[in-house]
This record gives sequence, C-alpha cells and structure tokens, in this order.
Amino acid sequence: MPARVLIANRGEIAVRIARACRELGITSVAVYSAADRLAPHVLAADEAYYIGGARAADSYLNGARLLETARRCGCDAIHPGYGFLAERATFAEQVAEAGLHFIGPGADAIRAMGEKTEARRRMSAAGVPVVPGTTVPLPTVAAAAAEAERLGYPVLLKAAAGGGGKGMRVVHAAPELGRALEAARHEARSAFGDDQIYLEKYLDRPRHIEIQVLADGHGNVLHLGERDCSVQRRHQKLIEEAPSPALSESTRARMGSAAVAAARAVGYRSAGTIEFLYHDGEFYFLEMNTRIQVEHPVTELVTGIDLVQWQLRIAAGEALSFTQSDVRLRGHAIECRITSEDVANGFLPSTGRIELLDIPSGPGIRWDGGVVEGYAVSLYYDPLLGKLICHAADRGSAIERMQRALRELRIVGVETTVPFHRAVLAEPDFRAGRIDTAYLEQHPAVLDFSPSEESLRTAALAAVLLEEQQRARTRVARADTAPTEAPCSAWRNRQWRW
Ligand code: MV4
Repeated sequence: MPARVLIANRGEIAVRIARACRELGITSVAVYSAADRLAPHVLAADEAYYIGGARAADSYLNGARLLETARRCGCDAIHPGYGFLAERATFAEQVAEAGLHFIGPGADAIRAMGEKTEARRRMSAAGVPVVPGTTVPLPTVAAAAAEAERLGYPVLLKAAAGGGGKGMRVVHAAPELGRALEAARHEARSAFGDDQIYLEKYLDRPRHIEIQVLADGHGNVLHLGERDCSVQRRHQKLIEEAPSPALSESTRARMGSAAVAAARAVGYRSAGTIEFLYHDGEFYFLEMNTRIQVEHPVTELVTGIDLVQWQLRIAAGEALSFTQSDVRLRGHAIECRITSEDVANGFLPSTGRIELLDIPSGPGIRWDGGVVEGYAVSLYYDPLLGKLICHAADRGSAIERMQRALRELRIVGVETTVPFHRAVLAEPDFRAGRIDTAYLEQHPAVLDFSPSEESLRTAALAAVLLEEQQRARTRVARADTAPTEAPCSAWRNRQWRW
C-alpha cells in the first residue's frame, strides 16, 4: 500500500480520495490554490500544501509544482482524481519517472484511448462493437463524401483528438458535408490543437450507458455493471443511475464482456469506464474514460465495492480479491449532481458564499460534497458543489427516496440545480425510465419551473436561519481577540475554534 498519497485535485473528489486513504491507513496530502484555503478537501486530508494562484493553470494543472510538492513531502503516490491532469499521458509518465505510483492506468493506455481513431481500431480488433464509421482520419472532402455514401446519411463528424462532444457536427445530406468538415476541423484545431476528423453513422437519440471496469496488475479484469447517464445537457451529465432501466440481463452480460475485452485490449489497470451508445437494442463502443468518474458512487452503492480504495490497492500491486461471479448488483442507485448553476437562466454559473448548507441524511442517502458553509464559490473551477446519491430496493423507491432527500437539502447563497432535479424526478417519462440523450430537448418544462409551495417555505426558513446565524457571527466577532481577517475569521472560529 502507498504510505503517503498526494491528492492532485480539489472539491468533492479530493475529499472522497482522502476518505479512502483514511480508511486504508494511508496518509493523505491535499494541495490547494489561493481560492481554496477554506475548501473542505484541505481539512479532509492529513496535511495540506499551497500550490499557487486561483487559476487552475497556476495550481491544479501545474504538473511540475505538484511533482515537486509530492517529492518534498515524501509522498510515494499521486491520485489525480478526475479532470485536471487525470488523463494527461505525459503527466502519468512524469509521475512514474519521478519514482511515484500514478493512481490510475499506465500512460500507454491513457494515450491509446485518448486518440479516438486509434481506440476504434483497437476495439474493432478486440471484437468490441464500434459505431459504424471510419477508423482512420479523413484526408479529404472527397474521402469523407465516399465514406458518408457508404454509411448512408445522417453521419456525424468527430474530432480524432476529441471526446465529450467538442468538434462534433451532424451532416444530414451530401451538400452540407464540405462546410461541416471545414467547421469541425476549425473547432477541433482550436479545442485540441489537432484538426484530424473521422466519421461515424449518426444514431438518433441513443442512450448513454457505460460499464465500470476494475483491472489489477495480475491479469484480472472484471466489470461492475452499468450506469445509465442519458440525462445530460450539452454533454454534461446531470443524473446517473444504476442499473439502467433499459437493459435486459443478457444485454448487460454482453456489454460487460465487451467492456472487459476493451480494457484487456489496452492492457488496462485500475478503475475505468467504457462508454457505449445504446440504440435499438444494440450497443456500440464510444470511448473509454481512463480515470475515476464523477458518477462512480452509484456503482459503489449497487455493488458494495469501494472503487477508490481498489484504485489504491491496485496501484500497490494487490490482486482483486473477488471474481466476476462474486459481483452482485443489489437494488437501485441514483445520483443527482448539485451544481451552482441557475437553471432557469440557461444554467448560468452562479457565484457567492455558501451561507447555509443542510445536508440530507437518513436511510439510503449519501452526500459526496466539496463545499462547506462559508466557502466562496467562484468561476475558477467547475460548478459541482456535491453529489446527492441514494440507494433503495428498486428504481421506484430510489426515486421516492431521492425526492425526500432533495426536500431535505438546503443550500443558500448560490443558485443550484436542486429545483431542476425535483422537477425531473416528478416528470412521468423519467419516472417510467423513458430517458435518452435528447431527454432535456424533449422535456423543456423541467427547466421552466415555478417555485413550489414547499421551496418557498424553505426559502423563508432559510432567511430566518441566516439572520440568526449572522447575529451569532457578530457575537463571535466581538468576542474574537485574535486579529480578524474579515469576513472569514468569525465563521472559522465558530466552526472549528482554530
Ligand atoms: C454520437 C451520437 C450519435 N451517433 N455518435 C456526444 C458526446 C460524445 N462523447 C459522443 N456523443 C455522441 N456521439 C454517434 N455516432 C450522439 C452523441 C450524443 C450524446 C452521447 C452521449 C450522451 C449525450 C449525448 C448528447 C448528444 C449527442
């Protein structure tokens, strides 16, 4: 087992990793930027080091600074979390060259899956179904036109260096192809510094279903079932669940085997996710995420397997202690991503200090949070405040449980996606499991809610609580003899008496 792990991340995932370290007896080392002095990940770890300015490029994306910090504080491993440096093959290489464990796959697996046409070639060769299309970048418009004719319109142009929807263009008919290719190249060049484009048959309103895999360094590769992440907006997932309401037991088994074959084909080690599009009863490889994902908790709840602990164990050379037949899916789990966005205003990012945070609890509820009362939500990082996850015997009870938890959750100080989640969980198609990647376009009403009786009551109660809290703060501030560092010291003294 690593003895000291540097957590090269922030927010809820940094807290999650610190928790796993604590349970395994590993010392955790947090890093923080100028904007994160009061962030909870700083307190969740055993030690914390300042690594630079608020902008990610000056802190969480500064690989050299992170490596230097790891070396100076005697760490033997780095956990990258998700985002930031998690899927940068060269960073993984630098970590290994510095003699540290990278908590994740090898650099070559990251690289192979990062290049989409390379990934498609490898998957085809391994017998994993891929969306019909090209496995090499398109050299010319004429080549693109010939391929599109062969596949039949509509087709989708995608960036070879891409992923996550950037540089994608749907083409409905031949006359549009030339301009669309030009536009896709331009977008890909500015987003990824690489203008190579390939082509796929366009699938109409597929579901996004992904399989969690876990692979050790001893040739054991297992899958832990699927997550349905179809409820998305502009390629940002909003709600995820396990199992998918769309899959039969036999399709689940076929997809699981395909995911295991995919991981084996790149010599994968650690936790990873194979994304598939599911359409008309068929599934197609889309891409692989070579990291721990935001939505990993729903899989943890239905399998009882701690994915982050296993990432740490696998990095230390431990073998998986269970087999595929030991993996049993139990009940149903749902995750709602709670972000600081104003849904009624086109998901406009909302900033401000978290004045009040009441976290739900009770049977079957899990909160993976990245903020505390007093924390100032800025525009420097992604808007995820925390994830509300629930587990129950079946999908219907999980929905009821989530609605109960969303009613208990109170956040004051920024706009959040809580009212949006309440609206979706009440919407008949979602409740019936009729979800696909066009869900939000098909259900604009869930974005256009008026405040319910209950949420008005919550707001009124929050206002009273807030006033009370501010009175208490003033009292503490007066009693505070230490030099004040307004406006945080009063809050800080009240919370932890530092
Ligand atoms: C597709 C597709 C339809 N057909 N590929 C979007 C993000 C990127 N990872 C791939 N994406 C898609 N690829 C083919 N051949 C539809 C999407 C897509 C999508 C996929 C997953 C989740 C949400 C989505 C929303 C719109 C489009």
